[in-house]
Amino acid sequence: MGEDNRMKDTIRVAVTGAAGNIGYALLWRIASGDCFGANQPVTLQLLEIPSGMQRLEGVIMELKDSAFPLVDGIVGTDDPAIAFKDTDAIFLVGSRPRSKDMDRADLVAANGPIFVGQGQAIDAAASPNVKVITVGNPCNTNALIACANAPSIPSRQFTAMTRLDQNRAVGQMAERAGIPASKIQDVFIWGNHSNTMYPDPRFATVDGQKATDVFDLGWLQGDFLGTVATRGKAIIEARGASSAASAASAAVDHMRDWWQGSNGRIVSMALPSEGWYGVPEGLVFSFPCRCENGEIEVLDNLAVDAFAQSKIDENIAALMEERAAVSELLGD
Ligand code: NAX
Repeated sequence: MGEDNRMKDTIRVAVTGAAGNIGYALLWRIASGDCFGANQPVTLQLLEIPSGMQRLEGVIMELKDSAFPLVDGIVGTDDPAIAFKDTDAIFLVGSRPRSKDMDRADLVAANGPIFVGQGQAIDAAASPNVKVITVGNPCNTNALIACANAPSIPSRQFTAMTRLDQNRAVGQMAERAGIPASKIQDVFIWGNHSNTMYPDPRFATVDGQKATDVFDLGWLQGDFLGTVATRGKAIIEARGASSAASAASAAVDHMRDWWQGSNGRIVSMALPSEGWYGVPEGLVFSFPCRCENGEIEVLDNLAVDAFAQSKIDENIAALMEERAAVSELLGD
């Protein structure tokens, strides 16, 4: 038997908000091996708030009833110190959803403190090599807060999810061209997971052709951009509930590529800026990335045209504003 087929040592994977909608789709994908590989056993460490613990018990019962061969153990808890203990990968999904009367500033204020406590618990309990993806909104700024409160963990290990936006962009291009999503490559997202983000088509290919040759600029900078940026709202209107299965799928794509490599493809990941493209240091910003050997490489030398620059600037301004609103949670 080749080395690739041998079972690896079990890893510990934490999911917060595990009894929520995204959790319900995400846990089954992790447990089946879609994220960490078919020969990678996992112990699932699931965090909820006390009022979610009964629902979490039900979710754990169903996970047990699914009898996944790769699941070595399941822990359900409302204590972050237990949930994050020795974890190799963490999905920060749990947070307070936005209610009708809340604007983005209210959402930032309501959720920020959660990520102070979770950052501190990660710092104290997780493996020093832990890979963290933040899904709970506002995910860029929540990742920033968690990172700032986990000083012993290198900041590159804290990311936020813009892969759903990338996948939405792929879906729109595939539909417009009338080809499968698998034939669209290298479209990626700049900035914030909010309606300011920019799906950049300039390096994308559509069945091997340049996307900018296949689609007209009016569509790329108009309906395409607008549809991707407001897709979350459209899903809520159509489904009566926010994106859950697609969000879980994107979280799996993000972590899988980070863990197993992106095979040379460009993928979108938001991570603390090291000054790339003039983005102020520390802002958690989505960049074009490649992943190899468990590391994220930011592609820091792509050409930026005037339109892309204006979008990057718009996202910097939005994220600076979010950062200013939570400055007292960043410990500086
Ligand atoms: P749900 O409200 O269904 O589930 C959230 C769960 O988190 C609940 O069970 C709740 O009890 C739990 N929770 C709340 N505070 C917690 C804490 N401090 N510790 C642990 N658990 C906690 O929301 P769901 O639809 O699952 O969405 C989860 C988050 O993902 C939301 O913030 C949502 O806005 C965000 N999203 C992010 C997306 C992205 O692309 N980055 C897209 C999808 C989604 O909108």
